[in-house]
Order: sequence, then structure tokens, then C-alpha cells
Amino acid sequence: MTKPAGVDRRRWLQRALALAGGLALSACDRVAQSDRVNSTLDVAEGWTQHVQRLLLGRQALAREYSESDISEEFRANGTTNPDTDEYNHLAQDHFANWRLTVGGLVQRPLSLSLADLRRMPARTQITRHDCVEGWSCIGKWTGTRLSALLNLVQVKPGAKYLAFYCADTLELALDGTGQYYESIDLIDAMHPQTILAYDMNDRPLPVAHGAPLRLRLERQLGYKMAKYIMRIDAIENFSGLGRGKGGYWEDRGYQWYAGI
Ligand SMILES: Nc1nc2c(c(=O)[nH]1)N[C@H]1C(S)=C(S)[C@@H](COP(=O)(O)O)O[C@H]1N2
Ligand SMILES: [Mo]
Repeated sequence: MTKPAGVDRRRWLQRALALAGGLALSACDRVAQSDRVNSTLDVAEGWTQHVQRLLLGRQALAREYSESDISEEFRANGTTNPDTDEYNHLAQDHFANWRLTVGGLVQRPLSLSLADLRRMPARTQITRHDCVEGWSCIGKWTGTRLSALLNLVQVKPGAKYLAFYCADTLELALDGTGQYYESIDLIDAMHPQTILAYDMNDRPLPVAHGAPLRLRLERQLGYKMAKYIMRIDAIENFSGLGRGKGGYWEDRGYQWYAGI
């Protein structure tokens, strides 16, 4: 039997509030039952419609499409091959020796292989990718749920964002920046459609699209979806990364929150 939508929504809201309050994810379920969060929820009832809509709006799923909608050719954009010695070496063995490092403000730092990630809770979705440049393509993505990864590493109190570090340098700038990186907040990280995709259209993710692992964040524009992920850190803020705006393109003028 399925739960009424209201129950899921309330649980989601409790989770979002716990996160917004900087509480540890691992403690979420326990904390959600505690008086502290319940009283926070009472206050939440009194929030303006605006704030509630904002939060619930971020829970909403991006539209999903059917197999017949999948684009015959999915455009590749930005870096289409990091082409460093290290990356080429990893690609040669189909990324058998690649590891995803997960660290920063987590209780259990981890190093995971592709096989490890493939064993974790997964999701498949057919979605439309919208690039800020004005083109869209529909693709099918399968990957590890980011929420499952966060439950595993247990984010520490104080962490508010995840930073994604990529294998490619898009443009080496004079100030030494130019390596692709991105950041998202923990609310988006917990969204059910937020996945670390290792398959595209039922095949291993091609190099052009971010092999071996790329983020899918379906409620935001393409530049948020880091390809060639090497490391993920839970962080308190992103002032110390790149030029401090939260992402490669954000440092060059794009919005940090690229909601669609
Ligand atoms: N590491 C990395 N990730 C990246 C980029 C990039 O250049 N490097 N480009 C971004 C942009 S602008 C878009 S539109 C998408 C493109 O993904 P695609 O190549 O699968 O179409 O990846 C995003 N993620
Ligand atoms: Mo893009």
C-alpha cells in the first residue's frame, strides 16, 4: 500500500528542515522525531506561502519522458575529453582503477570504485537536458542516488554544500583557475532524481558525456551537472574554491542556482 502523498511530503519537509538547520544526515530520522524539529515544524506552519512554495517547489520532480522521446543524437558540450595522462590511463582500462573520493565534512570518508557505485541504490530516468546556450536533448540516465551516498558517508553538522571536482581543465586562466568544479546544496543533493550517472541510454557513460561518472541534477541547467567527477567533498561554504562563486561558470558570471 502506498502512503498518502501528504505523509511523504511532510517527511521530506522534516528532512529539508533538518538539513537547513545543519543537522547531520545520519541523525535525520531520529532528529525528525525529536521535539526540536517538531517545534521547528510548528513554526514552519506559520511560514509565508512564498517560503513553503520555494521548499516544496524544490521537491517537485522534473518531467520524465518515454523511450521514444530519447534524442537520436545527444549533443556533447564543454569538455568532451579531459585528455590528461591520468585520465587517459584510467579510460584505457574502462575506469577499472578509477576511484571516487568522498570527503570533507563527513563522518566516514570513502573511496569507491565504479563497481561499488553500481551496487548501491540506483535510479533510471529519461529527462531533458537544457543548456544555458539554448539547446536541449533528451537522454536516459542510470546512476547511484546521491542521497544513498550521503547516507553512507554521513554528512557532519555544519556541511551545507557538496563540491564536485572534475578531471578536466576547461581553460587554464592566468589566476590558476580553470579546472571544472561545481557545487550544489544538500537539499538538491537529497532530491530523488539527483544521481551520479554511470550509464547513458543503457550503455556505460561515454567519454564525451563525462565518463566514468557525471552528476544529473534535473531541476537545473546543464552547467551544474559536473562531468568527469573525481572527488566530492561536503563543505560549509564555497568561498575557498576557484574564484569563490561556487562553480567554473559561476566564477565567469552565471547564476549559482540555475533552476529550470
Ligand atoms: N567537467 C565538466 N562538466 C561539465 C562541463 C564541462 O565542460 N566540464 N560542461 C557543462 C555544460 S555547460 C553542459 S551543457 C553539460 C554538457 O553535458 P553533455 O556533454 O553530456 O551534453 O555538462 C556540464 N558539465
Ligand atoms: Mo551548458
